Amino acid sequence: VNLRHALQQAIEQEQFELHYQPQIHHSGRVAGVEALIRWYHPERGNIPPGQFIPLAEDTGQIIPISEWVMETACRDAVVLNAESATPITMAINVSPMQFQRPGFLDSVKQVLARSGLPPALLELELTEGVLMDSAEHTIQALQALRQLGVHIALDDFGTGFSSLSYLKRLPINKLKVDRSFVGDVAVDSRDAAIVEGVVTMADKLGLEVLIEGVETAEQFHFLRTLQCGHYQGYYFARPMALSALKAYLKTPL
Ligand code: G
Ligand code: G
Ligand code: MN
Ligand code: NA
Repeated sequence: VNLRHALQQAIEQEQFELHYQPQIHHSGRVAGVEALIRWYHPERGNIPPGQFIPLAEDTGQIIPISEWVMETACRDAVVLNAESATPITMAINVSPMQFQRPGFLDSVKQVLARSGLPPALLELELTEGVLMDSAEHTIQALQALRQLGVHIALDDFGTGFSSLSYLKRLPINKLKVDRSFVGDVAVDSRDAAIVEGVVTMADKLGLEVLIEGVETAEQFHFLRTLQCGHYQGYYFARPMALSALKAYLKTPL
């Protein structure tokens, strides 16, 4: 059977669910969550986003999927913030096709208006691939989002090309250091040097940093000496359904 057809049905029948992975401030508090799409197909079971997101990008099906993601994530963020004593940012992955569409800014404005989510609690995660075309219109699009009050994070930082020239030119708020630098960070001095260098540079550029893919206590104990702002990874929490996240947020640190 073809995946494209199955994807069309998934869109129509809303077979998707969002899971949320906590993002931890160095103080230990949950500062935000990243929305990660899950597709449970009635016959085939779980189909990972790494399989269907690239296809959806090719077919254009990413557009209705992304609209559903934005709508659902912003609505859930309002619920989470109503229950939380401290603000919780909602981080959403934005695909290249979604970002490059002329109507993207308006769709962000509309989803914020409909949900009532304060713009500062929305963070859009863009990859270097999205920003590769760092032409004037990309910079303008980012500035318009920033003027709305929305935050921009550069996802998978360090895995693309020309990263440093983007940092100079683009109005972004945060770097998400790719997890490929983290796995061996406590034992490989080259990874450690790279992560430390990125944290120092980001600090001097006035950017926030989040280190992704922290899986072990050893990694975390090493990383915390760098005084980085935020962490994310299985060591703290896996992506989870909204109901599980609510319970997680209620358990004391
Ligand atoms: O959650 P997981 O590690 O399986 O995600 C795999 C990839 O799919 C990651 O690169 C992630 O950014 C991407 N992804 C997950 N959810 C979404 C989504 O809602 N929109 C887009 N565009 N990508 C997503
Ligand atoms: O490309 P992006 O950074 O958006 O992808 C996030 C993906 O990383 C999600 O699919 C999420 O499930 C996965 N992820 C989150 N924490 C960890 C971790 O600690 N280790 C590994 N291997 N993957 C993780
Ligand atoms: Mn991401
Ligand atoms: Na990432």
